[in-house]
Amino acid sequence: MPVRKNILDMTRDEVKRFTAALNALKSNGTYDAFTRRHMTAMNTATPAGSLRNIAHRGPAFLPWHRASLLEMEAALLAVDPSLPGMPYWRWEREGALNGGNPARSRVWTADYLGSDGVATSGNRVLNGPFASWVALLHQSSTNTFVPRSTPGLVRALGRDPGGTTSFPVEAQVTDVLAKYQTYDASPWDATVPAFRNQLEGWTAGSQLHNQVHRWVGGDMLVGTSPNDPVFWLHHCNIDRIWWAWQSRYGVVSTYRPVTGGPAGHNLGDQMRQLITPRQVGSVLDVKTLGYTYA
Ligand code: CU1
Ligand code: CU1
Repeated sequence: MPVRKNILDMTRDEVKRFTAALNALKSNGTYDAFTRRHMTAMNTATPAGSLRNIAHRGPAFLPWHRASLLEMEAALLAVDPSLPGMPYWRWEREGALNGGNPARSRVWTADYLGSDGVATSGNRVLNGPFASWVALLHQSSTNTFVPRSTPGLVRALGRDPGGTTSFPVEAQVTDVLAKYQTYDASPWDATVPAFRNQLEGWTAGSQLHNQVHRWVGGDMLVGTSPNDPVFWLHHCNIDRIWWAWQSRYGVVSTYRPVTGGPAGHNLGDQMRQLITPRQVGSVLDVKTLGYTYA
């Protein structure tokens, strides 16, 4: 049974095997298919013409990413069954752990996920386990994916002009967990003051999930953000926070909408752009999905 640990609590050997498994999936094409499905999900508005898509800006944001994480975790464990499980990156503690500068985290070293990008090299990450990775670019005019011409992921920690210098702190996570006891509410979009939207980060305030994407910058800013493996560790932490909320307020009974919401977001709706389409209601209980958070 997968045990999802804080990456900073993993042994050096576990981290090494985790990044090696990611490299195996990158080499055989499995990894890039996850990036393509994420981008395509982002481009599948529901209903058509809406800003909401089948995986973001709506109630299925948390279930869809939980399902995608399950599939990535299964792929990693198929490569290396001795891995503990998908690690999470507890970003809300990184500021306090690093004198106010989360860019100083151990996560951003060659032994973990590689460093910040190098400004004089187009913010490409030149060290670490993914230094030779070629990111997939999405071309919207033709709706096709092409490999970027230069290898190396792109990051600009807290310094991307399209991103943000702000970074979440633990009190903001605690606050969202305590304050928002309703999972989601009509009109099921990026405006509602409910838990899903607060954690996703579309409203004023801490903007937790979105802020982390924007702070990492570079490849994490766009719909192909799974190009950077930090995506999975970030979303694993989001999933852990959702599970903490569910453990407090109700695992299955809290999900909204049961019916009457946008297609793909109701309790009984199918979620698409996964390897195996799944019902929203089938991913609510972590215990039945068979993983735990350490
Ligand atoms: Cu996403
Ligand atoms: Cu995300």
